[in-house]
Amino acid sequence: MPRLKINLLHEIEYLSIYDENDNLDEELEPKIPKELLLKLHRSMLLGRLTDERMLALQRQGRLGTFAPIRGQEASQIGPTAALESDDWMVPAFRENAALIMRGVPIENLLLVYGGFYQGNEINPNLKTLPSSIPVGTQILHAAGLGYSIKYRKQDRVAMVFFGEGATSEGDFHEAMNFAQVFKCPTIFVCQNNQWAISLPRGAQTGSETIAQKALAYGMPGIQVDGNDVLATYVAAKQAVDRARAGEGPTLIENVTYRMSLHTTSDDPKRYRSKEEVERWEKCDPITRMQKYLIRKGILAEKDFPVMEEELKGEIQRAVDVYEAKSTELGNEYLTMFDHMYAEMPPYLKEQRDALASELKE
Ligand SMILES: Cc1ncc(C[n+]2csc(CCOP(=O)(O)OP(=O)(O)O)c2C)c(N)n1
Repeated sequence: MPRLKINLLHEIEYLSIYDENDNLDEELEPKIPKELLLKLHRSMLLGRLTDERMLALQRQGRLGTFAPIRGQEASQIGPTAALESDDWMVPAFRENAALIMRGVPIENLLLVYGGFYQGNEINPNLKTLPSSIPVGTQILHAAGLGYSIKYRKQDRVAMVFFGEGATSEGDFHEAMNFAQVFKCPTIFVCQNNQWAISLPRGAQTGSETIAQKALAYGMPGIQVDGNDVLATYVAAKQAVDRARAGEGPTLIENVTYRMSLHTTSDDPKRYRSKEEVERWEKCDPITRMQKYLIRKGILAEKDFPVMEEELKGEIQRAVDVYEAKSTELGNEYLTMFDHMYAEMPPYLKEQRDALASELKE
């Protein structure tokens, strides 16, 4: 009896359309309308500028810990643009640009990272879940949302974001298995940004790609140049169309790089080289998109500073709302003591009183 080769249902492709050296694959180039190209660019830029402002606020003590997105704009904006407003979007904790694109007000994000739960009260019409700080739990929520969409025969999909580190959690595997077995309209988007805090991608898994993990569950998987917004949009649109047509889930691996800190409490210089960061800076997704827009004659170099100023104005308005609201909600910090015990133990009462008098000052 000879040893036989098992033919798997799917193969893993890698998709890149427009690279960092201005090479455009014209056969693969999608026909994206000008308005959408401008929206993709604007959303990436707004995400980047919000990130920069948040980092400055955090360093000034005006915001708490948060996870910067710098470098991952294309990896999250392309997929988000492939969703309709009625679809579900399920973020991890590094999707601020995508949340803004979904319509979550910037001041909401500031409130969340300023320590106010009110920021997570997202308008239900936005069909967007709040950020998930526990790594990977949101992947199960998205599988469940996909199941409910199918059960209710709705014309919707659910898209979930997570990092490559989250693929080492059981939650990822359970969600993938469940979604494929029940053919849920769920799109799994892994933002492989090369690092899970200080753990490099190579030490995270024995698999050559994250995308190939899809094969074990019998679902299609694709690896995408995550800093090429044309490619991240095209791959996600295909997966969304498949899911909407009742063909089930897809796993997308967007290969990108976390150019900034893991969170504001991290110092990446302690575990990765300057050369590595510089190499990835040459692949900046926003620079790339701007080159594409110039090449297409849609925008000119002189337009970008004007846009930046306009977006910074938008961010400033959100910062003003946040600062007014956080002053108004100031004493709400005390609610963190409220729901743990029926009768507050003396040591907690002491801490509560200390915080109350600090807030008063
Ligand atoms: C269940 C759980 N375990 C551990 C942590 C601590 N933690 C926060 S982020 C992180 C790494 C996540 O890496 P990855 O999934 O690749 O996402 P990235 O931070 O790179 O976006 C860890 C271990 C957590 N928040 N939740």
